[in-house]
Amino acid sequence: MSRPLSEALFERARLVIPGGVNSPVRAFKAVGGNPVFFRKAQGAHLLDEDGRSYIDYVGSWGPMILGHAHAPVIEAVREAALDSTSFGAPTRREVELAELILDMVPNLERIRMVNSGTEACMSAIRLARGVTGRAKILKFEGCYHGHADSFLIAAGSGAQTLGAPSSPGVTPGTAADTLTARYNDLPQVKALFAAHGTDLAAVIVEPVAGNMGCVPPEPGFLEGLRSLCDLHGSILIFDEVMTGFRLGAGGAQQLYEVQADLVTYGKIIGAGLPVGAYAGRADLMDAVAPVGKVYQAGTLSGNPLAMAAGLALLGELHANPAIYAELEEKSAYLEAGLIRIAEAKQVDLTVNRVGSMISLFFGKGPVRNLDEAKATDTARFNPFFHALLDAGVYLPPALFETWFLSNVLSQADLDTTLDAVEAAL
Ligand code: KE4
Repeated sequence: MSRPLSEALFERARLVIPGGVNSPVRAFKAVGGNPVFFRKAQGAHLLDEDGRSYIDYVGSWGPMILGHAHAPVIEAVREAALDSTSFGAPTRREVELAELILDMVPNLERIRMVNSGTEACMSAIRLARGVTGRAKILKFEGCYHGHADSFLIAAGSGAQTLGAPSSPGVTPGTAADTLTARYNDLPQVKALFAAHGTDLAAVIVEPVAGNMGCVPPEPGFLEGLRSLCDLHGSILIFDEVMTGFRLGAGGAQQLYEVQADLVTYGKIIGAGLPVGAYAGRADLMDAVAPVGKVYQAGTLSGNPLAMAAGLALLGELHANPAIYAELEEKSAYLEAGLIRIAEAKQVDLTVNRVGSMISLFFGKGPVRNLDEAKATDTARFNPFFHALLDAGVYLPPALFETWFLSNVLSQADLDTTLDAVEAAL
């Protein structure tokens, strides 16, 4: 289907922005074709430059839990903007959002705001290295923690999708300090600890992986990481950029009843405005400047507009836990529909879901790690993606991503989506 105005804009964009996009996954390289340029969005629906409407399962990669242009969020940002867009100095809203998050996630005692999930994860591993005096970190293949050098080693998400698991520009020295293991492979982690335990500053993990498609932790995996970190004195970091406040008020820590030492957040706590954060116990976080010596800074950290937006969104989620039950119901309905249709069409489909994070793989499964994700019939995803796009359903434009449901998806939206899936299969 042609989208002339999007295509014209993409033409212009490529002359002035690398690849015509400000983040690689948006370029549709993984699925082919040209990216759709969006003009506006409201609730669960996107409107593109050519006037076409789409049911949105990206939600800006997670923040739009209550839908796009959610009135209380918009109002809060509008009100904050009238009082200036940034101070570079402390403001009331930073304190209020910090208090709210620490109230929603009881094992956190301090939180530092930054401007992206990358910054949050980058700062968390620097802190872990600073407090332990150790150099190495362990991450998992297929997990993505942003584009800091230490993470672009067998990274998931964009890098994995683009087939370049480690990026040029990352030095051998940096790469040497990042160990990687297969997600859900506790024996391999045990072996890495046996070999490097005394030099492992931290293990960083997506408690529910969302950057190789949605891959849940196997029973005992997170608990195993917790006890191995305790045994070897390493810091356990949960990267909850996707899961935090989406899987429940307490995120993955609450859902799996495993407490990390440090937790990182992103986009959700700013309701889609640029924000990230890292948080943890006071004895760890107070090692960060200006209290401690681990340096981290940012002009726009705690930006008043992002704080206002985050307060509006998280405040509503905190006050209405029923939202999570509704989200679970919608997500379970979609999952059941996908499975029913695949069975009726006799298509081998693996549907992985945790709460409102869901993704499908063409193949019998199971999909418990990146190797198994890559072993599925990946070639079937691209035509599937475009069939849904042309039917007005916007999925993440890459197989190794997770779909995000918003709580404003209607029954009609879900049924339209399932009809489009049925037609596509
Ligand atoms: P940002 O720096 O993009 O705000 O956050 C990095 C990040 C960290 N941790 C997790 C678990 C993440 O999923 C992300 C970012 N997610 C991707 C989507 N897979 C953002 C989309 C993009 O790269 O454009």
